[in-house]
Amino acid sequence: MNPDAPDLSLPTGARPDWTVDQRWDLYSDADHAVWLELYERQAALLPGRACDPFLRGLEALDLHGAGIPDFGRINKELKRLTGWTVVAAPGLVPDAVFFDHLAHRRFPAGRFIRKAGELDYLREPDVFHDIFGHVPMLTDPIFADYMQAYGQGGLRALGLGRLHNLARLYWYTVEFGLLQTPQGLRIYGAGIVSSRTETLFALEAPSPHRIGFDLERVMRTTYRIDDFQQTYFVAPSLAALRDATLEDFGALYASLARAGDLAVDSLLPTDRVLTRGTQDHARRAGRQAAIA
Ligand code: HBI
Ligand code: FE
Repeated sequence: MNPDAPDLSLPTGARPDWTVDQRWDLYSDADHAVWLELYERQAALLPGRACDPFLRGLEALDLHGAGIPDFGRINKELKRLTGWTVVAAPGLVPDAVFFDHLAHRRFPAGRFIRKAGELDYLREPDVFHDIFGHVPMLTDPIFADYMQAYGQGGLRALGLGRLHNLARLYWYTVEFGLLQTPQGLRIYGAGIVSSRTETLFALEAPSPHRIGFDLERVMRTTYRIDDFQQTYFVAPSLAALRDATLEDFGALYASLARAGDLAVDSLLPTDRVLTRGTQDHARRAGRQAAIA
């Protein structure tokens, strides 16, 4: 999720690393009912649309259970599979804190859940977005490596003033990434896989561009935080994503300094275009792309 400059003061009750206790005992029946409704909706939609590593992760962690999962229960299996653990966060945490957690294979997850009346709207990551959206992919060893390498890269990027480029990489992969598979396009991005409407839009709508993943191209491309994406980047494999983080980011940053930012709906002659989108959705929405 893209924070709008989160409040940087440590919330009361949070530890210095911005973690809090999940307090699973404090969830109400209504909270658990919201989880179950969201889960049932997505679980019915995702076979044939989410990538196999995601579906395998969902099974391995048995997130269906009886409602909002207890992070302690998830962590036993997650840690055994890839060394990752989920830590409860009070909400968005400062970038440096976020990256440090990722660099140490800890995923900060919101502990609140959205209300029944706002199932399709999310102002900041709740426990469904984070646990259902992000955590199943962390059971895949290659993606688990990618997320840790991303955190390490983020800490370096902060020091070089390149955070906005790394945030775009996160946005267009971890949040809104698509994967090329022999069976066709599949979803791995948490922001898509946890959204009923965007699950269909990202794969089937003629409106968005779908472009082959390229690290520098992604880092140059702005994104919108208030509506469906106008461009989705398609990774040829999770290994290709992981290998991209092994590149020399110094040379990349030098090249980014020379090349300008790209509009959210741009197309370049060098792009591997899988879908040249009509951009009808964005035009109908009439909103200009929020630049980020
Ligand atoms: N904090 N809890 C939490 N979750 C996020 O997804 C998150 C964050 N802080 C920063 C952040 N994301 C962004 O800067 C990333 O997109 C890079
Ligand atoms: Fe997210």
